[in-house]
Amino acid sequence: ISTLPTYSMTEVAKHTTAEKGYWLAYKDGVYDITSYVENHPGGKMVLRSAGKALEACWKIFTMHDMDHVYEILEEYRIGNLPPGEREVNQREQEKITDLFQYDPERLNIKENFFVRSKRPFNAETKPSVLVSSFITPVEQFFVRNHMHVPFVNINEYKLEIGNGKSTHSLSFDDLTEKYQSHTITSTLACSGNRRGAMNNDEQGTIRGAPWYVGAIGNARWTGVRLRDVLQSLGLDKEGKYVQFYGLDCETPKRCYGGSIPIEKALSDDVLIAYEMNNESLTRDHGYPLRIIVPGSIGARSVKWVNRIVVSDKESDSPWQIFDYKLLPTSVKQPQKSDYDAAPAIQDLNVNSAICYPSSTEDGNKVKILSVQPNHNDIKNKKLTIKGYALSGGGKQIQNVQVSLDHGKTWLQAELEQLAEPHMRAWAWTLWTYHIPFDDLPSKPFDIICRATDTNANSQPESPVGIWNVLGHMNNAWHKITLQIDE
Ligand code: MTE
Ligand code: MO
Repeated sequence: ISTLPTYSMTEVAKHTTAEKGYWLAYKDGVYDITSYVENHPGGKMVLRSAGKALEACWKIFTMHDMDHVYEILEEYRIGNLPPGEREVNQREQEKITDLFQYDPERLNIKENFFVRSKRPFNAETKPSVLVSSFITPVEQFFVRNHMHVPFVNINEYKLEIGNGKSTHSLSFDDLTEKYQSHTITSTLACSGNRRGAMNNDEQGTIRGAPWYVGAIGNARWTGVRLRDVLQSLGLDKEGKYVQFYGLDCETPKRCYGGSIPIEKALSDDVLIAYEMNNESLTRDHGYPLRIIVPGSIGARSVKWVNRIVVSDKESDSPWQIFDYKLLPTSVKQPQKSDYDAAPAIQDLNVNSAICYPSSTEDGNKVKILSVQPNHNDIKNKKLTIKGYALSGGGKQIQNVQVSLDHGKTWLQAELEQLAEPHMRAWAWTLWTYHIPFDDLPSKPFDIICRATDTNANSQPESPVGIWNVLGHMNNAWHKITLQIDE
């Protein structure tokens, strides 16, 4: 290493193209990753940090989802950074950490959430909290942030809407006063929900937060229809996609973003929302404006939205072209995948989970759950089981069934659901099943649930067959193992 040449960050910064090669720095090393990127189509992911120090790419740094990059990096070392510049990169990293100091204060975290990461803040709702109300209260609603929470001065805030040629700029008041308000009840679910159950020794470790069943919530969203705004600006007759960008940015040019097909964007219920459960959006949930794409994965419901673009192309943000894709089961290393071959995930799939009884500990780690029946259950001689179910693209849940014998026989649960128009069922279904005490084995036993939607889509038995390295869309039968305490 000591015989390698020394390159400054200025030199590294010049290498960001195929012709000049792709360089990056990390700690005291300089790396030329050009041949790596050429040989691994999916390796384009690391191009996010070309010309820069990895320390300065804080999404990469804070999420540690690039561990594999550090491992292989040494093979591509071409030089060393001069001592002074290592410290600059170190300080850059500290600056990044500083950005999080403006995150909002968060109350009752321990009571309501399992926290998966603090910076950026990622927390899922505890299962028993989830099924305690049909509408999830804001302070109990899961939070999934990729970066810091941007600080918005509402007087300076502008929403830019355009098609690449011309751009319109709307203030918060323009938007809320000029357009009719519209309210929907919609579940918001992360495509990584239930990812934790996909981890297994044989198939490999999944990238991303190991969510149990709580990266989901159901709320009333009020805003204006995206369609109304696009129509009024004459932007509804062109383009194939509508792209959204937020105020949370990795670098000034790379902000969180995503896109949806134009047909979806012009449909009845896609919102530019300003209220959640009849109150202004909180900072964690996208103040002052966020997109709500009901029926689609949470990733497309862009928070802190300040730019909307009608285009012939999908958003080129990494969250559209890499992260939220369903890679084939054969792909074990995300950087070796052909991302162009996989479409960006849009609609959610049919899913359900048992949320009560549940542990106050991380469900991924609970092997056997000991429960004592509550007063009501003792009186009725029945054990109450509760959970949620939902489908994607507006499809309604038709039934939820429970099995106590590993799927041989199934029992119908009672459903609590809204009467929603055909193909506009955006809210989840809560369900309840009462197991007579006489049917309860004394030894630990399994309870399984499974939902079916009105298109006859149902859930697969095991996560093994749908394993994917990024851990999206796990909708395998949900199982808990119970032990009744006498
Ligand atoms: N929008 C921005 N600007 N930044 C983000 O990190 N996360 C997305 C989406 N919108 C995200 C975003 C993801 S992956 C999900 S699941 C939802 O927001 C979570 O919304 P919530 O935090 O309000 O529950
Ligand atoms: Mo998500």
